[in-house]
Amino acid sequence: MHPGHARDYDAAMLFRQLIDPRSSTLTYLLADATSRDAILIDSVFEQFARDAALVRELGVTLRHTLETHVHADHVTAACLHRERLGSTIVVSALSGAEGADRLVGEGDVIAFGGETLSVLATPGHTAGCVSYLTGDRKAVFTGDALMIRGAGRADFQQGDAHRLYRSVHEKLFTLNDDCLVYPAHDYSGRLVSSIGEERAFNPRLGGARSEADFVGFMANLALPHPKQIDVALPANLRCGRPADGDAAAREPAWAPARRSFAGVLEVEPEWLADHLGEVEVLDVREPDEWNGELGRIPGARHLPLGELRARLGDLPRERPIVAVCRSGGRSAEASLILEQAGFTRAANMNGGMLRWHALGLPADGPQG
Ligand SMILES: N[C@@H](CCC(=O)N[C@@H](CS)C(=O)NCC(=O)O)C(=O)O
Ligand SMILES: [Fe+2]
Repeated sequence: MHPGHARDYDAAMLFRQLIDPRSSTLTYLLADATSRDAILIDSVFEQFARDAALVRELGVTLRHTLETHVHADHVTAACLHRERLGSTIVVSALSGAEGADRLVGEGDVIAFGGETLSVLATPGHTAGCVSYLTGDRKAVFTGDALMIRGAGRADFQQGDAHRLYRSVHEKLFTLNDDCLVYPAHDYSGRLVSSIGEERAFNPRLGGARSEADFVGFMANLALPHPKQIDVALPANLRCGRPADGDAAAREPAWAPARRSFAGVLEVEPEWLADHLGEVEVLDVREPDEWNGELGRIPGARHLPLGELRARLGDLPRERPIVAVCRSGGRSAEASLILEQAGFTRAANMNGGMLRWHALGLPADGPQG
């Protein structure tokens, strides 16, 4: 068993922990490995494409997005996931957020396939904070109530250090010692803890800390307000519904392209075949392949990957560029190089010439 993964031992649950580096937010994808029903806890707007790609590539169906609370430091992607993937939005009834599909509170159970999470009300960081406990009670997603060797601040959003102390001591610290703790943030690179560890070593809430000790500690934190609070709070009170378009999620206007979990913008060969007149096809294979048995896409320009960086100036800026190679790997790299060089309309053709032929699309050269 991998120590960081609660349920790998029985392979019943798929589990992925994801990080948004800008806000230090930890997002969790959980799925029933048999039915492939999935949920996402505390998604981040800017990471929508990443997480949607992971859902697609793992072949799971996103049923619900869950929030542990109305976040002050990043905007949720809940609304985008609902729009694009058909998931329902689950938030705490006490969160004050509007537009959710399901409002939950203490004792409610959220099912996905044969797996469940139960809701623990853990207010204090905000009045509506909840934690989610797995059905086997081996992992708990604590949001910003209990953090690793820390605790959520209590100085805004109806924060109340007294309530937070009681939430942690009466709800979370009564779970089993070996129950894993997965928070919504960590600012020091820590990813997982356990109830036993936090009970022993949490400097704010563990050991012999009393409620008065905790309240005194929290009153003197003097943290600056989160950088994104003015944007995040109003947006999260709408479950992340974008006020003005959804740049992070929108497909580029020039093609039905989508970004893979690896970060590569991709178009399908069928689309390319229908739009050859509108885009520059850039074949990045070696000369012997360009002249070889797979042939080439009609009208393609040849520029081997190894020469691409030096010859970016030869490429047109007024047309979108779609990179192509044998199987789609080198051309993925080429499309990333183009994007980094400021080509705003550059993508990879998924599957390369191998897929082009498998689909029976027309090629010039020996095969043509
Ligand atoms: N510097 C961070 C502030 C982070 C922050 O305030 N985080 C909240 C969670 S929303 C917290 O409770 N932090 C507790 C702590 O950092 O000890 C930012 O700009 O986003
Ligand atoms: Fe928070």
